[in-house]
Amino acid sequence: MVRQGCANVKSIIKEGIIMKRYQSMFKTVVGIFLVMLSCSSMAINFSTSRVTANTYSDGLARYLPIDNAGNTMRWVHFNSTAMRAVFYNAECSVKSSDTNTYYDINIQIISPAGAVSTLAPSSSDNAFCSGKGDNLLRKWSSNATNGTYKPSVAGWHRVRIRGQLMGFNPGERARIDDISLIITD
Ligand SMILES: [Ca+2]
Ligand SMILES: [Ca+2]
Repeated sequence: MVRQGCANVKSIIKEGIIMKRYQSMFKTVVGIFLVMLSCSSMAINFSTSRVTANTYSDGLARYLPIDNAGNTMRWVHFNSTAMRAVFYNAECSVKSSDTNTYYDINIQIISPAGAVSTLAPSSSDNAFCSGKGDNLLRKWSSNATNGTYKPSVAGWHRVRIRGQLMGFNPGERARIDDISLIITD
């Protein structure tokens, strides 16, 4: 009985030590995270949004409206050549008669000299959203594609979003709505 009691005490002490170690580790990790957050202090340079839907019924590449006024390109000023993060989000749906039709998005930044950069991974044939082959323009979802851009010079740049319905067949559609585009400083 006494031995069992001692064993229990030892077990409790051991568990207590382990718990303290975990608590200590947890506090350390949280501390590091908070320091990282305070050091990073991400500032927003540019943001825009649009809450009006557009439906596309062809396979043409086009520049998408990125604000409620319908502008397809906006100016953004970079006051240094630091790396920027670019976030594009939109609600998307594709109506398709097959299962290999998708909407492709390219995020593009144009330098003051006119050089066009398409940010990876949007520079690939990324499927922003895909049709289900049921010929319905439903099943909306809010999706995102993001990238980074390092300006070669400071100054006024332009940003735009190019979209294209890939694998298009007559009668297929894509619908883009509720977008946001954000660029860090
Ligand atoms: Ca793309
Ligand atoms: Ca198709």
